[in-house]
Formats: sequence, structure tokens, C-alpha cells
Amino acid sequence: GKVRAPTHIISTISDDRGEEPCYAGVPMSSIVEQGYGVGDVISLLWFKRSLPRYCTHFIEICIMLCADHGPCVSGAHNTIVTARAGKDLVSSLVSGLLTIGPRFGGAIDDAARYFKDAYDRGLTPYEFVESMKKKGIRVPGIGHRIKRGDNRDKRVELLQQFAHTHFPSVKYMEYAVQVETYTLSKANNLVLNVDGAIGSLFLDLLAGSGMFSKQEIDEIVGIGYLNGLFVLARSIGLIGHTFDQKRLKQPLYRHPWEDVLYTK
Ligand code: Q5B
Repeated sequence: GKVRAPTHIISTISDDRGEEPCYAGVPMSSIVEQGYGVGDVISLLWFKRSLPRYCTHFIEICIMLCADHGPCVSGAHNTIVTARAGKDLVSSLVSGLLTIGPRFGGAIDDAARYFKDAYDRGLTPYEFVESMKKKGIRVPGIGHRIKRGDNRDKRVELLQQFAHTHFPSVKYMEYAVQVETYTLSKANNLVLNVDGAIGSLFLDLLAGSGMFSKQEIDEIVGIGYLNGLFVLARSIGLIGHTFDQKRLKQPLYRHPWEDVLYTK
């Protein structure tokens, strides 16, 4: 019989060899005719399956809520400075994206990992937070530069409201809220932030939708899919900031001397 030559690449998410491209086996015409949205496309290309509408709607809400958070955050600042240095769209975009990490926007995966581990092991919020403190690790998904106990992040509230209405279970999110209650008793800036809300709620989506096995959930959390939501979302805003600076014909940025402490 036929012997297949060994290939250098294995790919399982998309295929453009037929009459029309397919995402996880679903042809482009079905995607358009059935009115799929970007949440469905993410489900097919990231999770390799169609997810129920409430899940794809949740993904779309995450993307919309994280698309931008003003010009002062790390990512937008870098993008603005780069665009003003005369660089092109891709350079300006990636310069902003490169700031996404454990402090800014890229704490979703770690929030999911730590909240899952603590909840599954039955740790009380006190035991969890204090064990993190002993290890010298900040609780991912907790804390914000401008949000406070008396000035909550509206995005977190909106995500929680959606999940309360549509998710079969919100046990991880409720645990994250208990952690927040404890951290807020320590300092007023230690709120559940947007990374923590998405991390804990995505655990609820994965565990409650019935669409993923325990092994698949562990793999998703282990590989770290969820920061992809922030990266994808914030790209929309960073592209907008690039166009904004170009449209405004902003000159090269130079930071003022007065705002630097020169010291030995
Ligand atoms: N402390 C976010 O810190 C921030 C603690 C903590 C225990 C914590 C910090 C943090 C974990 C990472 C995380 C996502 C760096 C944030 C985002 C997207 C964004 C951004 C935007 C957007 C803020 C003061 C005291 C110190 C610290 C203690 C702080 N956080 N202890 N666990 N998690 N969080 N990131 O204000 O005793 O004085 O030494 O790393 O989840 O990025 O809008 O801006 O959409 O763009 O700089 O929303 O919380 O506070 O460093 O002065 O700390 O609190 O140990 O204690 P700050 P610091 P002490 S959402």
C-alpha cells in the first residue's frame, strides 16, 4: 500500500486545502451562514470544538471589556511612544504587547492556576493568601494600581453578573471573591482585578460547561491559554492607539527631565 512520507509539521486546527478553508473541520461558509461570531471562531481554533452560545458570548465579552483601558497603562504607553518614534503599525503593536506579563494583563493564567489549585485542595482564603505570602508570591488576579475596595472595577462586576445569570456554576469565581474579601481586609487596593475575574470565571466555564474532561482542563490551564484573551483583546486597543497618534501627527516623545529623579 501507500507509505506516507514523514512530515515536518503536524497541524490539527485548520485546513485550507479544500474548496474553502475549515476551522476545526467547520467550513467557512457554515461559519458565515450560521452567523458565528468571533467567540465561535476562538472556540474552534483554540479549543477545537464548538462551545454553547453562553460560552462564546462570555469569550466575546472578555474581548470587548479588555480591548482598551486608556492611554496610561503600560501597553498603550509603549505603543504610543513607539508610534511617535515613527515606527510602523506592527512595531507599535508589538512594543505594547511586550509589556503584557505577570503584573500587567498577563496574570490570567496564573490566577486560574493558583485559584484552581487552592480551591481543589480545599484551602481557606486565609490559608491560600498566607501561603502565597510565605512563598513571596503576589496573588495573581489580585490588586490594581487605581481600583480600590470603594472604587471597584466595573469590568469585573459585568463579568460576574453575566456568569451569575448564564453559568451553571460559579464556584471558582465565588472562591476568588472570598480571597478578595480577605485581601481587602489587609489593604484597600487588593481587589479582584480583571485578570483574576477572567481566570476564575474561565475555570467555571471549563468545569461547568460539560465540554471539557478534567484532563483537558488541566492541559488548558497548564499550557496557559487564557492570557491569549487579554493579548487578543488589547491588540484592538493598541492598534487604535497607533492610528490615533499617527492621525494626530504627534512628534517624537521625550520624557521631561522634571519627572526623573536624578540621584547617585
Ligand atoms: N500587593 C497589579 O500593584 C499590581 C498584591 C500584594 C499580595 C498581590 C499588583 C500585582 C498581581 C498581578 C495581577 C493584573 C502590580 C492587574 C491589569 C490590566 C489593567 C491595568 C490597568 C488594564 C498593582 C503595595 C502593597 C505591597 C505589595 C502588596 C500588591 N499586590 N500582595 N498579592 N497581588 N498583582 N496583575 O498598586 O507590604 O507594602 O510591600 O502584582 O493580577 O494589569 O488598568 O492599570 O486593563 O489595562 O503597584 O487593568 O497588585 O502595588 O506594588 O505598590 O504594592 O500591596 O506586596 O505590600 P501596585 P504595590 P507591602 S490588572
